[in-house]
Amino acid sequence: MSRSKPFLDTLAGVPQPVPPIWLMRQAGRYLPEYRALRTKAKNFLDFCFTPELATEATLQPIRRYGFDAAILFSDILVIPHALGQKVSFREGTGPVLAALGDMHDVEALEVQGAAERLASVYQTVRNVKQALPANVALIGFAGAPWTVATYMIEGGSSREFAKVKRVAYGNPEGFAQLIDKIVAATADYLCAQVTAGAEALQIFDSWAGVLPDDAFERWCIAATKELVKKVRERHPTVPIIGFPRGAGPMYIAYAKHCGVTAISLDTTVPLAWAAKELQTLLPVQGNLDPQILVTGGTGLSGAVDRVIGALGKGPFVFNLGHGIVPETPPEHVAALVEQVRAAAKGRP
Ligand code: 1CP
Repeated sequence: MSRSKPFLDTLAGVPQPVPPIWLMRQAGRYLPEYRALRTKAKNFLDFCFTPELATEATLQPIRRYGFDAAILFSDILVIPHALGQKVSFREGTGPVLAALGDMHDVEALEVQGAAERLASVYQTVRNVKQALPANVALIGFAGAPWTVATYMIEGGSSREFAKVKRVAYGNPEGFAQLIDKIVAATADYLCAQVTAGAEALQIFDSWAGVLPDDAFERWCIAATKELVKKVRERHPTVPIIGFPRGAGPMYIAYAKHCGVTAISLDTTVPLAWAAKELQTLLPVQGNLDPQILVTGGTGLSGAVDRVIGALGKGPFVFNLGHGIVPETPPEHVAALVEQVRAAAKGRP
């Protein structure tokens, strides 16, 4: 087996003496070079759809920290945009979508041609692939069907998920039509990323944790399983990481039934439980609290030791339990990378 990309070797099930590391939202506002680059586009979607800018944003954290994997710079909400829904990002408030009101709005979504409308993203993938150091892997990504559907029905971020839940519970057949459209467009989108050079994929189900278990099985597990199946029909060997954030004990069913290669743990997943119940099934990734990366110091180093101590013996990718927050001091990230890289010291 190739030893040249420790991140991919880990996803193949081979534990590494030094765990590979990348961080969710490793490109972003905590980096001064990102903030400078961001001023060059008039809005966030244009930024994502300009290959020169998105390529540079993807590469910035690699240059600064030498992570083991780069993640494509894009957003999960490019799928609603490609399906024909109006999407914008407002400074401070986050994403704003023209919320789907009824089944006519769902019927109007255009799966045909959706993935082609994201061609500029595949150009970014090709650019990044060419520019990356030989030992650094490139991760493509998309939102999971449930999480993308929450934004499409709520019209943006949500706290209670009242609208989307009322549709899912009150009109499951109608909701399934929306989910099917998201699955079809997302499968094509992920496949195009792989064709362009993505070597692994991550599926972000950021709001998986708000559903009761039966609804979780239908809208998170079954929908993700279908998405994974559709990708694997065309790309049978591409490693896929699932991130069912907040799934709690349902992490086990998710790991067993979705068909993913590896699983990303959110911050609340207990380490000893994860080692016993999840790492015995699949390689795991995670799960340092992004807020301890803001506070830094001995709290940070102790937390890093705990994560590596619990999970470092099996197949394990060091990451956070959710994305880096903008308040994070860049030097704390440097200290984190240094500590993880020193993890092998003292081992035979
Ligand atoms: O200019 C800016 O800083 C805008 C902030 C920003 C960034 C940097 C947004 C708006 N999206 C992104 C990029 C992004 N988003 C990436 C690639 C960069 C990287 O990881 O290095 C990825 C993988 C995402 C994924 C994403 N977008 C998720 C899933 C992961 C998660 O954080 O839970 C979600 C839910 C989104 C939606 C989104 N995009 C942006 C915002 C502010 C939001 C809303 C988040 C919310 O509802 O709380």
